This record gives sequence, C-alpha cells and structure tokens, in this order.
Amino acid sequence: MSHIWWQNAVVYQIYPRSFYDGNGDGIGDLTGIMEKLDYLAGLGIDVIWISPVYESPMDDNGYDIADYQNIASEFGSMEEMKLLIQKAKEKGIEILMDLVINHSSDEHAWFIESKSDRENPKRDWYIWRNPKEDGTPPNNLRAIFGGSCWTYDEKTSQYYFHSFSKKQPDLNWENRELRRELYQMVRWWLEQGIAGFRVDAITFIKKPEMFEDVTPDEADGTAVVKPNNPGIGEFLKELKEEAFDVYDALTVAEAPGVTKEELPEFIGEDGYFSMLIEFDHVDLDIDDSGRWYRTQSWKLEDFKKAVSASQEIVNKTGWSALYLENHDQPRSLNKFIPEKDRGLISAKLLATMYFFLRGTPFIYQGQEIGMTNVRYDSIAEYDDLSTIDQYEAALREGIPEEKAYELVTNRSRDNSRTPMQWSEEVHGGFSSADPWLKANDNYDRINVAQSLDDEDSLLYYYKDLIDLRKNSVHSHVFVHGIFENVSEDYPDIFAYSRRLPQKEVIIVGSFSDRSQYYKLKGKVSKKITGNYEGLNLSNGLLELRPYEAVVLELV
Ligand code: TEU
Ligand code: CA
Repeated sequence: MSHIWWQNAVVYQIYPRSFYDGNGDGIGDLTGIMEKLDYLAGLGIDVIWISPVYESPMDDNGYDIADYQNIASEFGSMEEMKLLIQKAKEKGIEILMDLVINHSSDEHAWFIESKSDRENPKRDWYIWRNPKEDGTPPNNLRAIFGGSCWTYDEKTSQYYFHSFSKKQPDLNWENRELRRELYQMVRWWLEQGIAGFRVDAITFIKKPEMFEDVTPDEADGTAVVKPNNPGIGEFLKELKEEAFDVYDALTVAEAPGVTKEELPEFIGEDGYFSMLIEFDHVDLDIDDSGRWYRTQSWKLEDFKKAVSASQEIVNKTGWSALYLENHDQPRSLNKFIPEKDRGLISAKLLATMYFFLRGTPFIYQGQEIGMTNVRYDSIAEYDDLSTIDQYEAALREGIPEEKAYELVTNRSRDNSRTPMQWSEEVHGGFSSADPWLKANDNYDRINVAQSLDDEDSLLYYYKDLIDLRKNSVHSHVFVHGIFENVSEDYPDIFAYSRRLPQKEVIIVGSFSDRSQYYKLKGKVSKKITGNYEGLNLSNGLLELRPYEAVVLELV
C-alpha cells in the first residue's frame, strides 16, 4: 500500500464552543484555539478537526451554516481563521474544517431566496413539494431531531424537506448548479491552506427517489429518514473529482448507513473518501431506531465483533478513522466502563485498545484527561436540541419522567460538550465568564493543569501512545500491520495482533475487575507499554490485573 502522510497522523477534535474562551464572553473561540496550540503540539498530534465555526444562527451549534465563507462573530473572523491556519502550520499541525453540505441554515441567503418565490432561480436548490390533498406533509418521514421532515411555508404554500431540524433545510443535490457552487466553496477553503475536511452527515445527500409514505417505526405513524439511498455514489464521485482531488484533500466522512460490504466503495483505492467515521462500535448500547431511551445490553464480544468486522476489510483496502468519543457521543469512560471501575487504569485501557488498531486515531477534546459525562439537575439546563427531542419522545412513549431523564441524559450530546477542563479555577479555567454550557463540577479533580503536573496521568499516557505510534521503532507495524482478533475465546479480554512479515505486536486488554489469564501464541521479546508496572508472564501465560492493557512485541 502506498504511504500517505495521514496514515501516520493522529487527529485531535476540537468542539470550538467548548474548547477555550479567548475573550471572556463564555464562548470558546478561534483566539482560544490559537492560545492552546502549544498544548496541542506538546501532545504530539498532527491534525485538528474543528467542528463548524462558520456564520450560523447556532440552532445546532454551527451545524446549520448561514454563510460558508464567513466565520461566526462569536468565534472570531476570517482574518483570525487564516492566522490560525498559518500558526498551526508553523507548529506542524494541519487543519480539517467541518464540511456541512447536506443542509444549510434556513438563514442562508440561498434559502431565503429559495423560499421567496416558486419562480426564484434558487427555488430548486432546496427540496420543495406540494402538500397532500388534505394539506398534510408530502410523506411521513421523521427528522433525526424529531418532528416531520417537512415544514410548511405559508408564502409559497409548499413544504421544504429537512433531515435534521427545521432550521437545517436539505440542499437539493440533484441540482447541478448548486453542486457546482458547493465544489467551488470547497476548493476555496482548500486554497486557504487547510488539509481537508471532516464531511458531515454526507450519506444523507441522496434522498429517496419517490417521497412516498413508508412503514412507520413509531406510534405516531412516522418513520425516521434513512441515509445512503441508491444513486448516492454519483454525487460522491463528482464531489471527490471536482473538489477534493483538486487539492489532494484529506477527507473524513461521517457516513451513517454505510454497511461493511460497502466500505471498499467508500474508502477503497478509488473510494470517495480517505477514511470513514463508523458507528457500530459506539452505538452498541442503543437499538437501531436511534432513540437513546431504547437501550440494549451489550457485551465486550459485540464490541470486538464490530471493530473486527471493519478492521478485516481495512486490512485489504482503505483506512479507518479510529475513535471512541466525539461531540455527538457520551464520554467513553461512562459508555464502556462500569461506574465503580471508572478511573485512571480503565481510561488508559480504553486508550490502548483503540490506539493501535489499523487506521488513524482521533482524540476528542477532554478525552486525554479523562473527562466524564455530566448530569445537570433539570432538562432546562441542557442545550442540545436533540436531547430535548429525545426526552419529549420518551415521555410520549409513556416512560416515567425519572427514567426518561436518566436514559436520555446518559446519552445526551451535551455530555461531551461541557467546557474543556483546563485547571481547577472557576469554570475549569475555560472562561472567566459564565460559560454557554455549565462546566462539569468535577473540574477540581479532572483538569489539564493537574494532568501536566502528574507524570502518571492519562494525558502523558496519551502522549506516549502518540509517540509510540508515530516515532518509535514499532511505528511501521502499528501503522501498517495486518489486524487480527486473537481473543475469540475470551469473553473479558480483547486481544489483537498487528503483523508484518518480519514483525508482530500484540495488544491485550482485560475488561474485567478480576484477574484474567491469556495464553500467548508467540514468545514475548519486549513489553512496549501498558497501564500497569511490570508484566506477569510465565510459560506463555499472561496474567492480566483488573483492566490491565499491555502492548507486547513478539518474536
Ligand atoms: O451528525 C449526523 C447525525 O446526527 C448522525 O450521527 C445521526 O445521529 C445518525 O445518523 C442517526 O441515524 C452530524 C453532526 O455530527 C451532528 O453534530 C449534527 O447535529 C448533524 O450532523 C447535523 O448536521
Ligand atoms: Ca469567546
């Protein structure tokens, strides 16, 4: 396989609103990111993906863009954005912007024109349909954030389509003129010197051919809108050829609905993207409906299966985006580790287990210091529009209030959106003003300043993992080795091998609070790293202490 720079890289995701407030108004911003570039460079990461900072009414915290070529004033200005790109480059850090082109804001000039008149030249840039005869929406599709996918516009007496909130009208990708405009905008950003994009919800761009009623999946007769409809490939190919490829961009596609079998088409040699954000391994705790209160129990076995299925394809073709957390997911400690066992050891286990898979590791802000979920006192303290919708839907289904609150807040996207905890100062040192979202009150125990002072901290552990992956004698096998799950008979252990013709490493982790034993196939030449001191190994039998993770070189 050819060697591509981003296969060696580690990416750090910034949720700008919550990262660092540079001007004391309670909202994170570009100056704040610039002030923390040394921190990021110190960690050893190569790329930052910045969630949207474009002009926006912030209905969905910037995933509703009103102007693709301007920066929201609360985040800064285009001059600052250009300065950030330059300053980051000076420190060897590349930038990925978040590209949200399934939809725009309803306050985007294009939409304002589009809705002004049925004859407007931009009418067809969005998706407009007549009501049914009785005046109801064209069909029964339900939006990801609740309610109908269709919102009625009085003035022109038609409905417009939105996969997410009604302030996020879907762009009509069938319109060639619109597509051309989008590609031009993409090229403009690449021209500014960014390395590429994280591409938001991109599998939603192709709509069902006929907007007919579909079989309901909820009592109110609605069915949730489905991504990855037939025919999407043509758009994705064109997007790649006319925009991304022109600048050899790194593209990380958020692609719900893509099956394992389709991975080669999306990320293989002539695939549409560099890598893909998959969902199976992080959504094990909820069923397919996407309803956070429809929880299901899962076992380590399921996690191993989800990861292995994807890795086995990536062994042959393409590349993975490796992650445990992002701005849509709860914190990984809460999701993967039982409450009584959450701590430094188990956080290091999680880090070790995903970091050496085949792909590019992504770290979400705060993950490197072990930030955890938040639990506010009332639903009114939550900001995320999806949290509110999920809570109301749970109540409608008759789930008792307390239970609904618990289930929904366990999964709330605000769990990962609380302000980054920099120090034990007020608001975790994020801002001198009251932050837009209340800080998690454990910032007195979990913060960057303390982590930097403690050589045993999770932060330094991450720094070591990054260094091992990028700059050690084992780098080549960590990046290019073939993945194999070698723990099928071990319900409490995940162990995988990474192998090249002349070299093999094995990563073994226990998800148990008691001692576990693992029989090694090869002979150990060296312990590369781990979350405990020493190694309990005799006659090829490895004793793993509670939540122990080890990375071993085999001969
Ligand atoms: O997320 C897309 C998204 O909502 C999916 O992950 C969704 O949960 C899944 O398809 C359910 O089937 C992206 C962003 O990451 C998110 O923050 C935005 O709110 C959303 O797009 C809309 O732009
Ligand atoms: Ca600010």
